[in-house]
Amino acid sequence: MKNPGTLTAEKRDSPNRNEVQYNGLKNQGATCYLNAVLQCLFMTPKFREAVVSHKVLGDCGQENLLLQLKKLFEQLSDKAASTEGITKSLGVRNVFEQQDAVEYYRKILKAMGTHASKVFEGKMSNITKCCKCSEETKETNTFISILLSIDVGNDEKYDVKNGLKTFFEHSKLEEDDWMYCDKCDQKTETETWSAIDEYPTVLTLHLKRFDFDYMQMSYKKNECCLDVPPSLHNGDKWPKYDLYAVINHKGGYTGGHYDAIIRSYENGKWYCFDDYTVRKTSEASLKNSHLPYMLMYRKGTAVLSPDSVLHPMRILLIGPSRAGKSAVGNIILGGNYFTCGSESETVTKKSMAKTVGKITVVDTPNLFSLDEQSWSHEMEKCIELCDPGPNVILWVTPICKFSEQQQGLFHAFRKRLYSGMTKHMMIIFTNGRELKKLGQTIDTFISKRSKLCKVVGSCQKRYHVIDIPNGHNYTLELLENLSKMVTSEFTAISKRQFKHCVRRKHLKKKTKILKTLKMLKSD
Ligand SMILES: Nc1nc2c(ncn2[C@@H]2O[C@H](COP(=O)(O)OP(=O)(O)O)[C@@H](O)[C@H]2O)c(=O)[nH]1
Ligand SMILES: [Mg+2]
Ligand SMILES: [Zn+2]
Repeated sequence: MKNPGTLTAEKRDSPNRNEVQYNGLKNQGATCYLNAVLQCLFMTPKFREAVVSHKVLGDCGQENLLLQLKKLFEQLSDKAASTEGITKSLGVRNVFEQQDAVEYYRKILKAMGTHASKVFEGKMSNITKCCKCSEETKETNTFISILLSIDVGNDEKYDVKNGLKTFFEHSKLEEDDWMYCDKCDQKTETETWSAIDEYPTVLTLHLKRFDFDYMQMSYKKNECCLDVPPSLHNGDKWPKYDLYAVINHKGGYTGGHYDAIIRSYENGKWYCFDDYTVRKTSEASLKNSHLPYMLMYRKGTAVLSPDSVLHPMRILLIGPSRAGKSAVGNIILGGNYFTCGSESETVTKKSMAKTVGKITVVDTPNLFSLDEQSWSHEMEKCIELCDPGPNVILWVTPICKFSEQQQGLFHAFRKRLYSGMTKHMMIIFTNGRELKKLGQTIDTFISKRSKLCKVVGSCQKRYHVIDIPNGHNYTLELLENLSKMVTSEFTAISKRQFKHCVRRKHLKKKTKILKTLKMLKSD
């Protein structure tokens, strides 16, 4: 058992609001096997959402595992939690007895028996083929993990990718095991193999480290070392899978200790979940390690970061004061780079740029409160700050404060840009919790407001809702949305084109926008 040292990955009063905090689980005695599994499940977003959104109907009793998981996940989102409810509902009698993590992983998913566990389920067929007449018989079952037998010695190195390939290889049965073929009406030489019919969202690989030794009449552990592959694709038919969680086992069969190494889907960073302790770690610990026991891969969602986005982004943040522009900038870059204000005041006084990896963000003050000359000056500065000019413009606005006046400013701004430029724009609605209060989805919220429909329509319906201080980290979601927008054909807004629109402003002095600006200033 670990002593209750650090409870969280980051101190709760950490100045960095965009840092996610993860909490530990109490070890009841020898329940580290359970803790490792529960953290892996908790860190699987689709599963977590399904569990948390589960509606408890009537009194389904303390024994209900799903209810217990829901309680645990709710607690774990906030602080360190204990697993008494889980062990009770799983019927664990002796919490001082070490159990097998994979067995409990399977046990939990089976006991849940709801759509939540579907994330881990795939369909696999066992096919047998008569070598004489080529008749095939197929038996299809759901699976939640693939068991890889280890074909190397204790002090050799095991190749996981090779092991997976071997798992799906065709093999011929020994003569004693030949199957009866209905067509040939006799036992014939039989070929057999497995094939995946439905790929699971999460693919779990279980390494058969424990084998029963009949000489010793006890389980023996194979401690071979291996490199955990960061991604898997086993032939053309396979989707790409990316590693996000590993359960490690240290020590022998009956004793030993489990922990989980998990990559956060919220910020792409690696954490080690060791009972009560959660600490940052690196992927390097998964190289040449003799600990990995269970590996979890997520289908096709490459983890995005400012370093890994495909195309460079130069993002200009526009919007009223206290809209959350600086906060959005920080979310995109994944750190605390711009100072955020409070509900009542904005702290951004002049435009600033920050570059992380392939992304540059230009944070601005409320440009619409500036007089005409300062506006052009500030605009030109913004362009220089992200030379050769922005290729993304994010209009940031609190969802319920997007007044008609603000919408007027939006249209005026949009019209000042050359026509092709709206494809560079996206609206970021902040204060997403207002939607919850209204009990509306963003789609109904927009569809009920014809003017808002027009605004959204003019951005080709690109928008994104967030709620900044709710503890959820939006970096990945935002980067994913931005990446969909910034494709290879995405031309940057050239300095000349941008300047042109700035200069045009000097020429047309008495335009609508100026009137609106004056109105705003006199507010
Ligand atoms: N509840 C909530 N507060 C937000 C949201 N976005 C911004 N804020 C808060 O509004 C204040 C102003 O944010 P800031 O990023 O400085 O706004 P800026 O003036 O547009 O740069 C800060 O206290 C933020 O925490 C949001 O989505 N939800
Ligand atoms: Mg700001
Ligand atoms: Zn046959």
